[in-house]
Amino acid sequence: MIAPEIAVSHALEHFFIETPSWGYADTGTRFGKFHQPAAAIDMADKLADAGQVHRLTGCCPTVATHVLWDFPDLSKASEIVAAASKHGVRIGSINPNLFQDQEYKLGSIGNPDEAVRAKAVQHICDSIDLGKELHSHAISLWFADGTNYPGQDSIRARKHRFESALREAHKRLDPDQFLLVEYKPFEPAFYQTDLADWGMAYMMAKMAGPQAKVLVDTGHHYLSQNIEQIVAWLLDENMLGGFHFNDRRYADDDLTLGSIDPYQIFRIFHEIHFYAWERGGVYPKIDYMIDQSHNLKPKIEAMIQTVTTAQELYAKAALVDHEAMVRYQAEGRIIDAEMCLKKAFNTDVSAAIGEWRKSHDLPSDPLAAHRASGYEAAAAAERSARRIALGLTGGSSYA
Ligand code: AFD
Ligand code: MN
Ligand code: MN
Repeated sequence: MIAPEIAVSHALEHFFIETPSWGYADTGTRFGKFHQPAAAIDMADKLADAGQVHRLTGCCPTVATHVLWDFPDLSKASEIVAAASKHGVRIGSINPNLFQDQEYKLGSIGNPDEAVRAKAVQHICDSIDLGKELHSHAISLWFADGTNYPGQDSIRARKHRFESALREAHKRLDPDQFLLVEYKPFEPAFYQTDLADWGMAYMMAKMAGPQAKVLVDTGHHYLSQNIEQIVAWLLDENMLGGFHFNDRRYADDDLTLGSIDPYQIFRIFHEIHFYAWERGGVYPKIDYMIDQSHNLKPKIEAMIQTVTTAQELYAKAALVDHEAMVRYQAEGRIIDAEMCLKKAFNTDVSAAIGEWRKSHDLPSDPLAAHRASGYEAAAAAERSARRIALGLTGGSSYA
């Protein structure tokens, strides 16, 4: 067993987390938005905010984007790349918008109208082409598709529409690109969602082609579902593409990671470390991405909180004594095997993380450093004035 501070340092050295552009702009729930003066108005603001998070945490070099919100003019994508680079970040995953256009009322690639499906497939292909231009390899697909009433549409016909659409999209990929297929039990569809669980996403990814894997959004599971078991199966099948980090109390609440159940996130990370340990310390390529857009918490503070929470839980999970655990498992020593996890989870890794941050010239407390920087107040002042000049009543000019 290597020394904890070494294990923590090794773990954090390869643990990169992508922040979402939409996490910096005003969003809300279906019951309304609470505007924040410092919230990003446009993509330039979002990239500046993402740059602040990366500057203070050192582990967030890429930004997930939503095509229609972040690239209003696809011909100017190179300007977005330049703006990202100015703030020390790069464009990460490309998320098509397949849920907001009026035509998508009855679905996008699952829609009974072939013309609507064609429009959705074209948008996915355009997003893949944008990814090629921006050297972004992940095309992250979430579908709001589903039905609200029994009998509304054929569940199997919708499955077939998904199959052919994703096969078509897959053909468009460059060799270094891949599709991340996300699932969600419900919302906005309330009777059935076409990709409702990991099994459906797994099958759809497999049918699409070899460059498609499953994206596990930690907020997208029924109460009491064992997410780490899903992760272990996907790891074993080499089908775990990545995560959208958030937490939930009841449904897809988009709460900050670990705010409700940190031990669950630790167990998910344990399965990854254990899998790598069995392979001589070789970690699979996994895209760790945050998917939160806080209605109440200050945007950048919430993002830093999520990043540091993820680092802490990932570091703790790296401390599990796998050798001892496997020995106890073989001997049926349940409590001893369980205690291997609990001991790691209960280990205070703050000093080791502080050492890692110091070795990278990073602030020991990124949130405190952000608060002391005056960034939020300056952004609030500048953006409030700009909103007035732009005639925006609040929030962003899009998204
Ligand atoms: C919503 C959806 C899903 C998607 C995200 C970004 O539930 O998680 O990944 O928006 O588009 O949270
Ligand atoms: Mn998600
Ligand atoms: Mn979600």
